[in-house]
Amino acid sequence: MSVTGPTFDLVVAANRLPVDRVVDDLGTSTWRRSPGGLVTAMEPVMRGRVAAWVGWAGGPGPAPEPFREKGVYLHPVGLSPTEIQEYYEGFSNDTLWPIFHDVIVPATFHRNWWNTYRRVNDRFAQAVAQVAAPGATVWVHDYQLQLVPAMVRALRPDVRIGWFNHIPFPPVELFSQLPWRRALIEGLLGADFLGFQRTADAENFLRSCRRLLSMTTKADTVTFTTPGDDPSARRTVRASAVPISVDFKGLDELARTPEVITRAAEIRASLGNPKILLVGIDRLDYTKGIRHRLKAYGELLADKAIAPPDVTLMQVSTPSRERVDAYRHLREEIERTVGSINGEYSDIGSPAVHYFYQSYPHAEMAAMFLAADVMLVTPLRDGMNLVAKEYVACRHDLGGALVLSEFTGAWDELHQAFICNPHDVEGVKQTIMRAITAPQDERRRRMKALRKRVADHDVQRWATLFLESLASAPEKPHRPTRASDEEMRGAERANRSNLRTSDNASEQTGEQ
Ligand code: GDG
Repeated sequence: MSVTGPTFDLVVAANRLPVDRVVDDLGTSTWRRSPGGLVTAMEPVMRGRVAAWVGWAGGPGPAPEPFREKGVYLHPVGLSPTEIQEYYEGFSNDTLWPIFHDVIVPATFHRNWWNTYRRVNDRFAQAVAQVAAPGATVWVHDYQLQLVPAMVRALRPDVRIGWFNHIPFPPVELFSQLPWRRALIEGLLGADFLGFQRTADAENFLRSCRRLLSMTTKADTVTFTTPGDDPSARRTVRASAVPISVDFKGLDELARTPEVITRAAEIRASLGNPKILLVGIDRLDYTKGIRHRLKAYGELLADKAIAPPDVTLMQVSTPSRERVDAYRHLREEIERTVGSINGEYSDIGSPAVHYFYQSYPHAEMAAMFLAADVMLVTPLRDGMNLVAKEYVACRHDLGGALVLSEFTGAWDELHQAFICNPHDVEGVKQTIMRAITAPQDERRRRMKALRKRVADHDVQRWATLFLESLASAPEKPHRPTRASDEEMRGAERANRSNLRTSDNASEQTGEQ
């Protein structure tokens, strides 16, 4: 194909650009950092790299001209209002998202959404092919772009293609529900390397290749042949876990600034200087277990185990996908529950729940983390959950306690957190109480271990490991693994004892 304009040795393709175009009432447009975990993770990785980023600019209409932002060449992809509805809100967020998250809400299937998904994926692939230099490395992100790897390969067989899945990959029994399951797997297998958050996700993917497409898998690789069974067209793709992380050093430094430390004290003072401040910060999403957390908290208040003003909860729910029905309903439900808890258990001037449906600047988030005695991270299913790791990175004072759901990718690494199964209300209540009452020594010991893990496995290491894995695929990259194997075994031991404690809580109570 003919190539015009600048080309790059590294091309990132993600649904969203790292910035969104915001147009005000007067038609003036400005750029604002786009929300969500992917951009948070990639921002420090892209700093200082010469690269292009292909993505949607966040609004309807034709693509704005490419431009540079902090050294990165941003190549926007335009989406029409119908495409936003059918590719983004529809197929990505109302079909794939529920299937990939244990069908917490039912998935919706529409053939026209699928057709639009294919068309938009093709547009992304064309844009990637346009900006990729000969032999470039192409890094495709997430479930919105599962067809892009094969589409790019068809256009540009000279480039190396990697894909990283930020969300879980479902068990074959759920993935099979998708009428387009074969096309999705074939789309992904256009890549040289497929990265997942957890080993279990990579295994789920490989199982789907075997069960649904009768492909041969060996360890973490899958070999497939194109139609016609031409042996020269046989390709081997590696699928393996590369868990994402946070910019530990950047967050640690930010949380040590006098401004953030002062702000953390101000936040506590504004909330009435509670003895114990519980905090939850999530995108408002049904995967995050916000309802389950509120139920457990409400019951603890009803049991008189805790009460404001000594103990209070601050829940920040960042607006997300507001035009998708399931998200609108969830917001109503959460706000009703907060209202009813406050109606029943608040005192004048000391509410039981401080609820915010807003987004905050980065430094304000760090101050909230520093202010939180107990951080509640209770998803029903989450690829990783960066909030858990951000909390740990901000606690340079070794204060605070992390309550973490076993259904997050983060749990695989952070076994010194206080474990919870969000479906087990009694267990969540007891875990919250354990986190509140744990002796300071124990909390400091746990936090120290958590911080070591996140510091050693930060986002820069994640990006390096992903790019090394892509460069050497289908072989593994050459790097020492013995130390991390030992760490994983230690973590496994911690997990077994944690699980026992959590299960005992419910078994003793005998009720849910
Ligand atoms: C997906 C996967 C995976 C939230 N509110 C504000 C704000 N945030 C930031 C958090 C965090 C990010 O957004 C959310 O990341 P999560 O990982 O918690 O969740 P998802 O958005 O669902 O991310 C997830 C992730 O991708 C990365 O692979 O971990 O499993 O679902 O960084 O701090 N940031 C600011 N203001 C807010 O109000 N500045």
